Amino acid sequence: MRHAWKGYKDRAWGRDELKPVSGRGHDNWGGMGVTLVDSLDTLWLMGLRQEFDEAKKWVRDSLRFDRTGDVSVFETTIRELGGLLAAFDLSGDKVFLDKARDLGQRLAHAFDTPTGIPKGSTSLREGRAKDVGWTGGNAVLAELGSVELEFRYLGYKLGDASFSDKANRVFEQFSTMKGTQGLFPIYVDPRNGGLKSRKITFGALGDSYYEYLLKTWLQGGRTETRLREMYDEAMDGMVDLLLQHSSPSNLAYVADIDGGTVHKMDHLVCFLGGVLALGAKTDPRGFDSPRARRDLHVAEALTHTCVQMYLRQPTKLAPEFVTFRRGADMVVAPSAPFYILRPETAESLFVLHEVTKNPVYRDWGWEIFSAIEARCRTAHGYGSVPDVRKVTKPDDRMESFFLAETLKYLYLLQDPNHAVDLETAVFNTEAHPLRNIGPGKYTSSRLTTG
Ligand code: DMJ
Repeated sequence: MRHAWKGYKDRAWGRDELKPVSGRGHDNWGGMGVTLVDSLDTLWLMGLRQEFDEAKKWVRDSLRFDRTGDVSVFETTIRELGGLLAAFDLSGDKVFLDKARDLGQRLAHAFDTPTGIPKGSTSLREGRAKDVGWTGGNAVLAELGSVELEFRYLGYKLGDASFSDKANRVFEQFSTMKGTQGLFPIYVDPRNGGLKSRKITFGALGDSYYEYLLKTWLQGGRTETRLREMYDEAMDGMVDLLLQHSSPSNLAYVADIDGGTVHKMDHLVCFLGGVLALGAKTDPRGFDSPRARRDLHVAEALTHTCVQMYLRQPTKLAPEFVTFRRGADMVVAPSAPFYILRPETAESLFVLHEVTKNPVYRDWGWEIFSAIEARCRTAHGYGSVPDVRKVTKPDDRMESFFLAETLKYLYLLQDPNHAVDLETAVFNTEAHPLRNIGPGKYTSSRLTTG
């Protein structure tokens, strides 16, 4: 973290990202200091207070949203809004909440659709929401379903239910819609809630919808029982329809459905081990119930597969996705052999270690950390690796989630005295911890039954 942060500070201060090979900054997220804001709570949790204070000064004096044009509502919410809110939650400094209010107000227009399902893009400068061209104007499941934690927390902390009401409407809408055993396709029409694709996945474009069902329930003090039901129904559906085992190694993996079963698994799916473990630990039927035991078992098996995605490669780094064929489990696809510093396996290792205390998760985390150190380190930071099947020089890209998530989870995994308690806080999908808000006027009465 010190190395990546030094490169960012020296070469790209206040820019969205650092280019870790050439040592230049670039504003590929509209110019909001995304890496800086995404890193705040990592700095705090690692005890790097001087660095945190320097970053806070930049937020106070230089962070503005009135010059930024079109942005992704989802990416801006999970990285920027989530980063500001977690920095506020940990430090208590109101400067972060004030900035979060400004950003939240600019993003909130996206929710003004007939169903309350947010549009994908909005102009922060003008506060005008837009359809996204590449989705044909449809909302993306993972995007519409991964803004609730942030907007509910914001409403709660500001005492302004207009934010939390918008967030609650999304899952209220979904609670009335009919999916396939709790699973939904990746595209939904925000005008009428119509399902617009056949593809069901826990990977790209689907993933964090399922994560937020569980975590929104936890955030609200476990009273919105409908959310927990929707989550449990989806996990049953996943086990019934998507869970597979490879040959010859009998590795558990979660396939996609797109007409038929597609035997591939994105690295993105590797978040699911952590979510299943968290769901098992908090299961209203008890941690010892058959359902919780099943989910913990699947969590462990899936995370073992995700670790194999790393350990079986010559670089010990995982590709973007693997395919499975009978007799040849886990094949790196020629179209996506790259590792872009993604966090999902580290995330699941952290949660599984919290839940089980099994030291193997720390050992695996250390192996992944060591591979990143060996293969991704550059003069100014850490770069993506173009092909995990061979040892090459890293590319000139360092996504902000490397500092926000990958390094944070790998660090917390090894830190016996860390300050985040999964009983009292949830991590948003960009690894920003937010303390739970409990039941009240910022949660949904329509999702609270009994
Ligand atoms: C992050 O922005 C988040 O974890 C998101 O949920 C998925 N994609 C990246 C990390 O891979």
